Amino acid sequence: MTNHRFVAACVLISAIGLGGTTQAGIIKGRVSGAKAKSLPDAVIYLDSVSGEFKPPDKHPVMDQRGLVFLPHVLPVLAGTTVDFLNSDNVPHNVFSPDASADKFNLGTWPTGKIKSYTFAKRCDKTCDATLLCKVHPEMEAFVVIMQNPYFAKADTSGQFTIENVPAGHYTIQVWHPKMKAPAQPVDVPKDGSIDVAFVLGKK
Ligand SMILES: [Cu+2]
Repeated sequence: MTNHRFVAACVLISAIGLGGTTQAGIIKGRVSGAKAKSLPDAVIYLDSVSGEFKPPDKHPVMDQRGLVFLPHVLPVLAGTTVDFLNSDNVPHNVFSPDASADKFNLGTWPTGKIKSYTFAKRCDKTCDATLLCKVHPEMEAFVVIMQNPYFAKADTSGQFTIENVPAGHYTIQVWHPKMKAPAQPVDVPKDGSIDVAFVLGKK
């Protein structure tokens, strides 16, 4: 091997080495201040992360079962296609009155059928689309469209985990249909985890 070929090979190997290093941390925490039933409606997310993010190949499902949308809140990365399923014995309809979802109306369809919609709108940070059913005016759900894939929903005890976050300084926020909490700065370590707590209050 000539000398400069050897140098080129070394540069290549070290570049691969660096790329393979995990420089990502975990954000863990807890949301409080709301009833247990309402805590899983909280979506915790990073405000803005640079990079291009590919939506998942597997479509998340928004079910209609027992005359309610399941889940009540569905966070998705911009560009994600959501499958809308009707699991009830009655026809349901899905539409959104919001510009963030191009005011789509998928029509009305019977049991067992699926219709899909792609939430293609890019929001500066995050935006939400209300889902409604023309047949049952009391039915309501929300799709929260995310700029980046670093988000999580809280569980009924308010706990959440966002994994594999590239190390760096960010602003972390919480979205909730009825409540709010101040945004916070967060420094994600290259390794290990950092804790964040949110206390929800009235909007
Ligand atoms: Cu319905």
